[in-house]
Amino acid sequence: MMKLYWSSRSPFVRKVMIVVHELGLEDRVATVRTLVHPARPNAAMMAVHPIAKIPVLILDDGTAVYDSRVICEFLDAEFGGRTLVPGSGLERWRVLTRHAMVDALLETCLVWLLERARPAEQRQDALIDASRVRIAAGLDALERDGAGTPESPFTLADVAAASALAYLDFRFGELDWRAGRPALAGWYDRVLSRPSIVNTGFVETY
Ligand SMILES: N[C@@H](CCC(=O)N[C@@H](CS)C(=O)NCC(=O)O)C(=O)O
Repeated sequence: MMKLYWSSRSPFVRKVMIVVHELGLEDRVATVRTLVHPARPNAAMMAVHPIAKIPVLILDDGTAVYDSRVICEFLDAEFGGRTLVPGSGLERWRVLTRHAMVDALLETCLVWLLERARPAEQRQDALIDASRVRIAAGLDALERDGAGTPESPFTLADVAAASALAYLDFRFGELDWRAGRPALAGWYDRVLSRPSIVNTGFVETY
């Protein structure tokens, strides 16, 4: 049984969980609830990932695999027959590049979240404003060329986009990301009924 250091509130972990469900690996991955915070490196996690980030996947032989992008590609290559990322060709690099952009969008969300949590007098509004601009630009790029049609295959970039949009609904409702992005909103509505999305929701309490 593989072991996944996991939290129900992490969009990076959620990508991995969506992949686990997409590939039918639920019975092969046990989740281990893990609390992390940038200001308090989790000592137990540092033993498996020096920088103490989640997710980390521990393989049956004890090998630690991270970060989320590597884990997702590992699962797809080893167990998924490369259904989520084409093994070669330009489309492979398009999928990986879009995935990287969505991850950068998520990292920007975390910058905003940390800044938002500070007392008002310490908050750097410029960072929040810049985060808002970056996230909007990332969403616009997804609106332009990221939202697949009902016929297009569900790729790893789509896994990432679904996790990110769900995360925006979870933490950044004020952004109203659907406004002015009908293609992305329509795509997300379709994706929402996938069992891999239904069964991996964010939960505030743990
Ligand atoms: N690039 C990493 C980012 C993971 C990440 O930032 N995880 C957050 C949780 S959402 C974390 O572990 N934060 C704890 C910390 O920064 O110490 C990945 O894709 O796995």
